[in-house]
Amino acid sequence: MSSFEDLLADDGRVEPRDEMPDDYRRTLVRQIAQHAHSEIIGMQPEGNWISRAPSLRRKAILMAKVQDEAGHGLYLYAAAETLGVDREDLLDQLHTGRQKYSSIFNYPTLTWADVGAIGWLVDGAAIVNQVPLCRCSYGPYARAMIRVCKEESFHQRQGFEILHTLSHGTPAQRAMAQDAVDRYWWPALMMFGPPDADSPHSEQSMAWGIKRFSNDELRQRFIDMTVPQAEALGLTLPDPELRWNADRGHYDSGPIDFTELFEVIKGNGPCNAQRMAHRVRAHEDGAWVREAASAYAAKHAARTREGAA
Ligand code: FAQ
Repeated sequence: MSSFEDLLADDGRVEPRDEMPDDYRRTLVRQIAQHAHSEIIGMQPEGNWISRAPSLRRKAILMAKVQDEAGHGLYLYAAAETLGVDREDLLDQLHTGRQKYSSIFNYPTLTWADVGAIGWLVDGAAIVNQVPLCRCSYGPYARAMIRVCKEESFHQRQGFEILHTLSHGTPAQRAMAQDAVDRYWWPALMMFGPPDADSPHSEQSMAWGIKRFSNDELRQRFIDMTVPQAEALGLTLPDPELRWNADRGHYDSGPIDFTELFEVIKGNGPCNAQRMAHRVRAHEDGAWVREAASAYAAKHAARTREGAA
């Protein structure tokens, strides 16, 4: 057995300088880059509401949350770079549509309640997906996930709290909360990816210990966790087939329209073009900051060299 296979058999962690198969490296770059891109594109739907948050307290919380997502992007780009890829190149692949980001961020945030629904459902789904990634076989990715998951659980609770306030407020606020949940429920379930039978990467990624559970297993775990929370909120999940199945020990649910997921992934979601145009514009507008930071770093490095000479 190679040392790579030994490591996996012992449930050890693969580190950047360890030998690893090219396909393992490529799969990690694909997944970590997609994950990093999702974090930074994911700033847009909620960032939209910073200037319109209903109170100073809500504004401060939302700014901190959106800033956390930028931080997650940074940890993840740094983790990807340990695999020998360049961050500029990954961003270029995002901007030219050669790498993906999560489908969920192509839906609009029409009301303040959507910020609550994103926190509760989108961050909730992200946690269910990412907690097992803390045990991913690739060390830098697994370690980045530990802090990300801690922050995501604050995010999930702030979303729940927004919806709890609205669902116990005026009839109009309650209706706004219900409408947001109606629109975000199905897209949140699609975040877990295609069904196992149509997931080309799952089997190999699970054999390599990158993914610990399949897409359907994690989706089921999310449904089981979320139904009682919806009851606590007094809101209804928009699936008439949702009911507890005592034999399975899980909730049964209705069919998911995966054609919608595939369309959104292909670029045909309601906000794909807007999200990408905004991202490219922000990157171009930030060129001077990157240039200034590089010039400053070069000046410092030169001074350190002079000091050492
Ligand atoms: N959207 O064979 P599989 C967040 C692609 S959380 C777009 O099942 P895999 C936090 C997939 O890449 C969101 N594309 O693939 C936050 C593959 O494409 P390819 C980010 C999707 O990788 C909250 C193809 O379909 N989280 O950002 C989606 O084994 C609030 C076949 O699929 C992560 O990225 C989708 N939903 O499993 C931020 C978690 N699903 O390259 C701001 C890490 C699948 O063959 C605000 N990633 N695809 O053309 C993962 O766990 C996995 O990559 C999966 C997909 C589970 C997403």
